Amino acid sequence: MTKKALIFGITGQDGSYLSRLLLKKNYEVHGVKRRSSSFNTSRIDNIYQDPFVKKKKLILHYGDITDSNSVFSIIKKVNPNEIYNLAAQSHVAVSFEIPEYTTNTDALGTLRILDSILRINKKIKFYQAGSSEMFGKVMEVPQTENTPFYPRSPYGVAKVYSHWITKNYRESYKIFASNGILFNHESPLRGETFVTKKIVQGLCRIKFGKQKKLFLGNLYSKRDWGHAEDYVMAIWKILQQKNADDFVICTGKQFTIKQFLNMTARKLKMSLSWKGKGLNEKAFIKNKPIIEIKKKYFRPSEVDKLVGNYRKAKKRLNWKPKHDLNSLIDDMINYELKLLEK
Ligand code: NAP
Ligand code: G4F
Repeated sequence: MTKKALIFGITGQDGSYLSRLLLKKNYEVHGVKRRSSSFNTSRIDNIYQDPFVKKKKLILHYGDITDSNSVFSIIKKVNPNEIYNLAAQSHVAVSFEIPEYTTNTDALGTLRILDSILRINKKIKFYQAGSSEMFGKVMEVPQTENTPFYPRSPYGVAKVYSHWITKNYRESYKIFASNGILFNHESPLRGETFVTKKIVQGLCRIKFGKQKKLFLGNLYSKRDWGHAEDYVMAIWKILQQKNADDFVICTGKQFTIKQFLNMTARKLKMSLSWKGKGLNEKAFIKNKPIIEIKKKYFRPSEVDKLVGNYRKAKKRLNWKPKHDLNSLIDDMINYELKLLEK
């Protein structure tokens, strides 16, 4: 029997990789997209199917996770086997600017889906897109499923609520509701204001004379970066388990933003020399400053270091990352260079 999946957040980075994976696995994929004044489906345009095609495998519905009515009625209409909640205001820095909206989307949005499942069909399996941001000011290194949370942003706090409400609906109502605790994952389709995409895109453009400078914030925080393609495989596996549970998904390797930047520059054969400290730190190519630090990109409170341990996922999901940071950066650079060639 063909399985039906419903993805909230299908137009995002992970939504596009996950829908491709599910279509390959012969699912009928339903996705929720927001009404917007300009097209917001560029990441799924190449799998989009005309609404008049018979037996369509990809079906989009207008909705918004802040709107209980649309959440309830889409779930009722589709009655899927699996729901993936990837919808979120996912930018940590922006969550300080719009904390109430972030909470409505990233915390209450999850409750709206869970409560609809409870009232419509308790057999629907549910995946919640949790984040390593929940570990925030880390209480142990590396972080596992048992590490206590200490979120450092409205985004992180909202995700902690979602984590616990997912667990609570699992324990209270026996709903198959699982949390992924995913560390940073990137790809050519990453949003342009996240640091990896900003660096890869910025350096490629500078190399080809399309941009003069790149402005960044804190270069010394450390992240555990994986590839979105690997991580959506883990997400799918989490819902194929016999029992609902929580899983850390990561690579176990940690790098600073500056290391990421220097690796990208080396691959592009751009020879950077660094001078100065703090807000005066700059990177030069032949005496020309190309990278500068701006206060604007620092956060009121920072997550200084993240690195996870994926032992449980390896054992229980038979999952491990295929990409490392090198192949991730290569993939991102190749995509950017092809765009510039066009
Ligand atoms: P993303 O590219 O920002 O995508 C977010 C998706 O959510 C987009 O489709 C967006 O729609 C949708 N969305 C936002 N607000 C919504 C609302 N009010 N109602 C309905 N949909 C809404 O994020 P991502 O990187 O794919 O991440 C997917 C999920 O994993 C998010 O929940 C994120 O917080 C979480 N996560 C991500 C990472 C990571 O490193 N990527 C790590 C841990 C957890 P539009 O396209 O219309 O904006
Ligand atoms: O790329 P970022 O914005 O990702 P961040 O804050 O780690 O959040 C991402 O990963 C989380 C998982 O841990 C997700 F839950 C979340 O949805 C999102 O996908 O920033 C990474 C680091 C930060 O320390 C930031 O301060 O890079 C630093 N940074 C330095 N300059 C910058 C910049 N970040 C951004 N976005 N832009 C800069 O110019």
